[in-house]
Amino acid sequence: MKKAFITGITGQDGSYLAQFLLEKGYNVYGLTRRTSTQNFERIKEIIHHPNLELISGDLVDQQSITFALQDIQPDEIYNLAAQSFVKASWEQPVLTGEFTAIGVTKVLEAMRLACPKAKFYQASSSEMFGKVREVPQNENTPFYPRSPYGVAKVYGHWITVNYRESYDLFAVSGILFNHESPRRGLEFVTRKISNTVARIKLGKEEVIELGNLDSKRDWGYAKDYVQAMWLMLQQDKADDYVIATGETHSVREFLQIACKVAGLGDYEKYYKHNKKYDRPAEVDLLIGNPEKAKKVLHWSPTISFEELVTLMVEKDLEFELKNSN
Ligand code: NAP
Ligand code: G4F
Repeated sequence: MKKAFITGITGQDGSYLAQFLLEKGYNVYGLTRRTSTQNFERIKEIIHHPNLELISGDLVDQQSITFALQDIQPDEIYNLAAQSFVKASWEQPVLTGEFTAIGVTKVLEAMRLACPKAKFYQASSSEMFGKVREVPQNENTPFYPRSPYGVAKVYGHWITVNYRESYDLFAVSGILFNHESPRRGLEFVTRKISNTVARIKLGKEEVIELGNLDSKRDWGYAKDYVQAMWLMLQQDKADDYVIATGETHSVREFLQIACKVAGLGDYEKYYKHNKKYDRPAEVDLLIGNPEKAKKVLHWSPTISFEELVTLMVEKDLEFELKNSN
């Protein structure tokens, strides 16, 4: 049985990846940090799986990661943990650097010492392209990050490449464009829209307050994207890949479709601009070119943008109906 170690297992991607690997017959070990109230909501369906073990640790605590890897001796390591909310990275730039940048080196150092034959996946981001130098963006597009988060991810990307080249480790960087799901955190714009629109439909809210509606993102489905992570580690050669749909849509379009799906009609009746959601520096346009992943990994997205919005709104309508207060 193969063994996989996942940092960030309680997050959107970590929870889907753990499920995916358990279904493939892996033994899965998930790093979780100590919190005063448990946050296992996203892994509640798999928490009692006999092949899942949770390990206590934190990206800022080198020893917790090194000891975990010494004990487990995993075949595959997926480093998904990060301070992943772009807006918060201006409010907590130092913490973002510690978790999202230096945290990567800590996991790589632990692997180098404890299990150098393992395969390593780093969760890199299209935020690294920021003020884009090229449209669409591919593996060779130069980076121009626009937030402390984006800067930290550029560090994480290059330290992964550096460890691959310096120590001959199997270390890959997946440059993933935005990917969403009903498990997305409520602070990200897609889930904020799907959830608030559902609440408006059920009479729990009257308006939706948002920032910039004109930025454009290449939005895919998280379940498809965790499969791409796994595929990258099944190759003979470590390499970096862009994972994207190749389509871009504005936040406004997401809102328009979400209102239509919920049967609310014109979004302008509910939308209010609130400048507190605007960013000091914006990423205006992201659109990825996934040709390399399609050719080498035989990966492609399975659902369209409209299907993604529909799936998220319908799930939030169900969720808000169940939690009727
Ligand atoms: P997420 O839902 O925010 O999950 C982040 C995970 O990291 C959570 O499990 C969190 O634990 C954990 N974590 C944060 N700080 C930690 C620390 N100091 N020590 C240990 N664990 C820590 O993020 P996601 O959407 O699943 O994204 C997964 C990864 O992909 C992230 O690195 C993100 O930056 C990157 N990424 C995401 C996207 C996207 O569109 N989703 C695109 C490109 C790249 P708690 O539950 O305890 O907070
Ligand atoms: O949903 P967002 O917060 O995602 P963002 O900044 O694109 O980052 C996400 O994708 C990255 C990949 O490119 C990941 F690396 C990162 O971890 C994260 O998962 O914002 C999307 C857009 C932005 O342009 C933002 O200004 O939506 C705009 N927006 C408008 N109103 C809003 C809001 N974003 C949020 N979160 N909340 C709003 O009220």
